[in-house]
Amino acid sequence: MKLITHDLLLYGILDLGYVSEPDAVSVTSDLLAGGVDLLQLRAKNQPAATIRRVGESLLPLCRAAGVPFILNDHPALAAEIGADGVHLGQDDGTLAAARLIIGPDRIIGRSTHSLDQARAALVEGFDYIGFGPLFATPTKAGRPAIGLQDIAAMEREVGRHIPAFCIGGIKRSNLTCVLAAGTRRVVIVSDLLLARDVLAATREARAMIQPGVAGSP
Ligand code: TZP
Ligand code: MG
Repeated sequence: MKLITHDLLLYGILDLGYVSEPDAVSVTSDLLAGGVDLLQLRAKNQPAATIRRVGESLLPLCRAAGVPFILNDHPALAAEIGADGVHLGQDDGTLAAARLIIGPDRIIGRSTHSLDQARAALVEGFDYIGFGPLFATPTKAGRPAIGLQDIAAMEREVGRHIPAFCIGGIKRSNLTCVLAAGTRRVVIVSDLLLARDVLAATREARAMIQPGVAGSP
């Protein structure tokens, strides 16, 4: 059974560009305790051995929290370590190719950078999408911002069928504007990972998205 549902609102990413390997477990624990609903490991330019080691250390935390663990970029490695899913960019191949590797019951998500790409990901059959970057962000340097203007249409056409997570430059300080543009699902990376108190920052973001529902203690 797939673990993807429309209840998922806050998507956290443990990005090894911001967090060193020795801190990965404690930061992930804080993201989970703060209330992320999905957790991705993003490890750009890291050797497979590192990704496997970190992935295997985070997976039990996610399982204990009941939160799906998604690996960025590497379907074969995701299958090998027993991840709940894999996240693919526009240049990371087709859904069908990844599905053959990872199997029918795992989650496969797609990054999209326009309304057309979001529509195409829905038609292709992805389980969820990322939509952005809404704002320019150092986490994905060089990728132009798409702004907020297509969020409402994207949610109407795509987000009512599969979860669609807005991403890119989203911070607690601009989250109110993002939510007002018509979404409830966001990925927040650097604003949480670089916070002095990751747990408090995650709880704060979570409370803004879903007032009245606190993260676990
Ligand atoms: N894909 C589109 S923007 C982005 C990714 C992985 C980075 C989001 O990170 P941040 O730090 O929340 O801007
Ligand atoms: Mg990728």
